[in-house]
Parts: sequence; C-alpha cells; structure tokens
Amino acid sequence: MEKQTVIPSSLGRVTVDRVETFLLDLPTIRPHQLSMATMNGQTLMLVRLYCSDGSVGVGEGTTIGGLAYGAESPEGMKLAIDTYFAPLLIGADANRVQAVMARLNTAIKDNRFAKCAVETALYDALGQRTHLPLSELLGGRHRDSLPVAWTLASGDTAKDIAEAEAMLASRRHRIFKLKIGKREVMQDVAHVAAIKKALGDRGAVRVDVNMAWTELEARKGLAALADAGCELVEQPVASAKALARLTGNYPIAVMADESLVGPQSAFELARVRGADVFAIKIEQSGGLKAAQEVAAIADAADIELYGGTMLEGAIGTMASAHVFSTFRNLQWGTELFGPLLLTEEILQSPLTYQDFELALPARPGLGIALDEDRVQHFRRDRAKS
Ligand code: MUC
Ligand code: MG
Repeated sequence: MEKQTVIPSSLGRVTVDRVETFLLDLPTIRPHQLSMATMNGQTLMLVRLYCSDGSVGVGEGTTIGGLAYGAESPEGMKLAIDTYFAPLLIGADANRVQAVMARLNTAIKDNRFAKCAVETALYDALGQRTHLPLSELLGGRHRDSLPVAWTLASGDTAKDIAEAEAMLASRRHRIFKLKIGKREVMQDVAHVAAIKKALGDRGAVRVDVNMAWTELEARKGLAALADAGCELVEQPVASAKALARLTGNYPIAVMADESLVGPQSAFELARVRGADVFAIKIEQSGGLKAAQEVAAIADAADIELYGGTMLEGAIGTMASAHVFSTFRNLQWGTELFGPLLLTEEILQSPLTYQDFELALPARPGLGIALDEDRVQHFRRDRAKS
C-alpha cells in the first residue's frame, strides 16, 4: 500500500491575511547620552501579521535617536512596510518564513531593520501555530537565560557610579558599558577610570565610543583604557580597516558594532581580523537568521560573541534573546536591557531580569503577551486623535 504523508492541520497552507503597523512613543527613565544623540524617549515601530489560521505574530523595529544612528527611522520602517512589504506579504505562505524573507530580500534592497521586524512577526506566528518557542524554531537554545550588561550613560560620573551601585545591590547587572566619545579622549578615560576604581572587582567595565574617535585618538585611548582596567572597547573608530589596525595591538578587546551590517560585512571583517569580538544585533544583521549567519562566521574565524541591542523594547529584546540563546558561544554575554530603560510596561507580565540575567520563556513564539490597553494608550496615532 502506498504510504501517505500526513501534514498536521496547523502546517497546511496558512497565508498572511493582514499587515498592521503602528508607532509607540515611550519615555526613558533618564536622558541616555551617546556620542551621536541624547535620547529622552524611544519609538517602537510594531508590526502585526494576521494569518489565515487565526495566529497573529508581532515584530518590532527600533533605532536610536531617529536618523542619528543609521538610515532607518521608525517612521520610515512603517512607511516601507505599509507601502512595499505588505503587498508582497499578503497571500504569502506564512509557514515558509525563509521563502517569504527571500522574496522580500529580492524585491527590497536594504531596509534591514524593517525586514527584521517582519521576520520576527513571521516566526512569532509560526511559533503560535506549532506551539514552539522561537528559539526552538531557530534550531534550539543552548541556554535558558542570558547575562545582561547595563549601559551607564547619564553623562555624569557620580550619577553613573550611584546607578552602578544600585544595579549591583539589586543583583540586576554586574557588567557595565560606558558611553564615551563626546568629550576629549583623556577626559573620557578619567571618567572610565573613576567608575572602574569605585566598582573594583565587583563590576566589569567596558566602553562604547560609537565611532567617535580618529585612529590617532583611538591609539591613545585604547592604551589608557587598558591601564584603567577597562576590558573591552566597542567601535572606537568608524572604518573597518582602522578597526583592524587597532585589533590585537593593545591589552584590551576590540569589539565591532556599527561596522557589522549583516553576513557580508561580518565575512569581510573576519577576513581582515577587524575585531576580537562581534556585537551582533538582529536589526543591524537584517534579521534573525542573518544574525545566526553572522555568529557562524564569527565562530569560524575565532571571533568571540556578544549579544547587542538597538535599545529595543520588549518585543525586539525577546526576539534578540531567542536568537542569542541559539549561539553556541556567547563569551561576552548580552546587553538586552532595552525595556528597563523605558518608564512604561507594554506587556501583560514584564520580562524576568534576576541574578544578573534575563530569563527566556518556554512559551510558544516570542513567549510574551502585549497589554493591549497600554499598547493602544501609547500609539502615536491615538495620542493625536
Ligand atoms: C550601541 O551602539 O551599542 C546599546 C546600548 C546602548 O546604550 O546603546 C546601544 C547602541
Ligand atoms: Mg555600540
């Protein structure tokens, strides 16, 4: 007798029926100072995909300081998805996430952040349908929780020390990333040294220069930071070539962030040994699978890994956490603290941060549920009407 393949009803053809996008404006707990912008709030672009089986997936696109960090803004992502992504998504087979993404990648250049939001929503819906967490859809997690660094970026040394002390006391963070690059190099180094001296062995200190230094400034800065007990410097200069010239020449790890914009850039950086560590961000990578590809390139090149953030809210943070949990190596932990920088909760149950780690839910998809009333309250379009 001929054998018949049985396709579970949840995996029969399911299509994307409707695409919804909106913006949420949420305040930050304090001004967050980076070399290129000071943030007083964060805008989340949320996309919801409604599928023919009743499943609904959600994804998030976020950036830092409008257009100060990169070419995509939340408003631009919304426009791109409404105008160009939606016609390609409607009617597409929602179970075949990578085929849908390939179609988008062929028809739409760049727009990595918007693609990441859509891919997140597709996987979230697939997770609801198959009752599997997103991490398991992506190959399976290696860990159930992730170490989380906190960024000290008030712009004031005493305030930063007080903030770090509070984080240590509440056992929320013991890795601290300091945003520098706005002041003269040695002033910044003095700020870092004072914080490291106050924390001693109780806290690890790293810095993010966000490309603000020239190569010459970086030479001076890296040597002095190493002396001050700082263990890692993130993207001190803009160019990948200059990063490569700095890497390996000072007793401090060099991490690439802005230079990493997807697998091709990762391959190129690995080829020139442009960093000791990659800060992988799902949005910068162009999506969840692309972030896994970046991690695979790093592993193959003996480059260590760190899970980065674009200061996403809860949805982007959880999508990142699921992806990072699948990395075999995650030597430098993560900085998935985005939701903690916001004053407002948009989930029914907040994410669990405890004992210096973020816990990964075992529920289907992203494993989180939006508080619909609060989401509606913070919608930019509702606030105006
Ligand atoms: C960046 O450049 O890494 C991550 C943490 C933070 O405070 O800003 C971001 C962006
Ligand atoms: Mg950075």
